[in-house]
Order: sequence, then structure tokens, then C-alpha cells
Amino acid sequence: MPPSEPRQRALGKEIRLAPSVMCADLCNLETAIRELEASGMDLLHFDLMDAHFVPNMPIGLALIEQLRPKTDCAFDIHLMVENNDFFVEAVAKIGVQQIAVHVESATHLDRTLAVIQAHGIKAGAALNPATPLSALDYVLARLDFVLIMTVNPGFAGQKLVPATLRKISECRALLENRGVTLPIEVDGNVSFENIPKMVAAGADILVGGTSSVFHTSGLKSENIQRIEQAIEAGLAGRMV
Ligand code: S6P
Ligand code: MG
Repeated sequence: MPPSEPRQRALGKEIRLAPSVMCADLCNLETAIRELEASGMDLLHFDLMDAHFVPNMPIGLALIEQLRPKTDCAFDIHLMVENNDFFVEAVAKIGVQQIAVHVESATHLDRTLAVIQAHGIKAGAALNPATPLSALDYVLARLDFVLIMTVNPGFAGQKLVPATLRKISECRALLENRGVTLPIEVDGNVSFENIPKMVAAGADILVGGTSSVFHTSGLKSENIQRIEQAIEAGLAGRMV
């Protein structure tokens, strides 16, 4: 799989958009994914849930496996499961480019991150809205990215947990203080309205769901254009 290149380049800073596949038309996924790729998307976000860690299960392993050969997009797997090690092995076999595990469910987080990286896959730690950034303290050197949940995981279509905006900027400051350069991915109600605040706070990868990429008010291409404008507004806010 070729490495993906960032699509958005505004004001010299790269921000990536990762459409959330569970928000697409699940009965016509191949078409939906081809349409996203044709719109310039190069990273697809897959929410893999086990109905235990979170009470939902929209997407399964067989579906990810069948979609893999249909696109050149990189696959960004967000595990919301109890048995991380089982799912890491399963998606590694399919061929994915990045995997985030929740610190709340990873009993041996350092080891699980190391296993992901040993497969040549980028490893991320995901934090629920109520989980403090201190959970990252001893794994920073292991990480390829951080995933900050801006809603409680499990469902699309929720409202932003407001304190998570502060968490994004505190995460950015923490990384800078520790001299670590890592992308911050944000996930949950990454809406046209919230994107400028999230980007200004320091978000680098935006997961686009029902409140942006798949918003029913516009065509996908119009939604993506609105997102790009929102990103530019956010980047301008970073400079102030
Ligand atoms: C939620 C999941 C997310 C959703 C996304 C949907 O557990 O991790 O990736 O798919 O949040 O986006 P929206 O705009 O409907 O909140
Ligand atoms: Mg997600």
C-alpha cells in the first residue's frame, strides 16, 4: 500500500481528514469508499467495537478485510474493544496503516503498542473524554500519534464534550514541553463549527463523521470544501 500524502495544505501546515466509515452508507460501502477516494481522501477511519468496551458493533473484521483491496487509502483503525491484542493481530493480518488502542482497556499498553509497531504499523493511544493526559506519560516514546476522543466512544451523532477542547491544547503543550512531535487525532463531533476550534487548539488529524463529511445538508464534495474552509480558519486561529 503506498504511504498516503496529506490532502490539505493550508498556511504551510498539514492537516489530514479521515472520514469515519461507520457513517457512510453501509449497504453500499464500496461505492462510498471509491467516492471518498475520488474526492481526494487518503485516510479512512474504521471504528472497531466489540459491544463490551462500548455498547455497539457497527463494523466487523470481515468487512474491513473485504474493503482492503478496494482502495489505496490508508486504514486508520480505532479499537474500542476489551481484547486489544486479539484485534491488533487480526487487523495487522488484513494490512492496515495505523491502530489506536484505548488506554482504558489496554492492560499492558506499552506491550500492545510495541506489538503494533513490530508489525510496521503506526501505534496510537486513545483517551476517553474523562481520561487525563497523564495516562500518556510513560508511553510517549512509544507513540506515533495520540487520539483524543471529543465524545464518549461508541456512537456517531453525539455532541462535543466541551472540556475536550482544552484537552487538545493541553496535549499540544505537553508534547511540546516534552520535545515530542506527534500528530493529535481528534474524534467525535468534528463538525464544521468545531473544526476551527479543534485545529486552533492543535489537532492534526480530523475524523469526519455525520457532523461534517457525511452531513446530510450538502453533497460530499460541498462538505469537504466546507471542512477545508473550517481548517483554514482554525490554522489562522493558531497564529494569533
Ligand atoms: C465514536 C467513533 C467515531 C464516530 C465519529 C462520528 O465512537 O469513534 O469515530 O464514528 O465520531 O462522527 P460524528 O460527526 O457523527 O460525531
Ligand atoms: Mg473513532
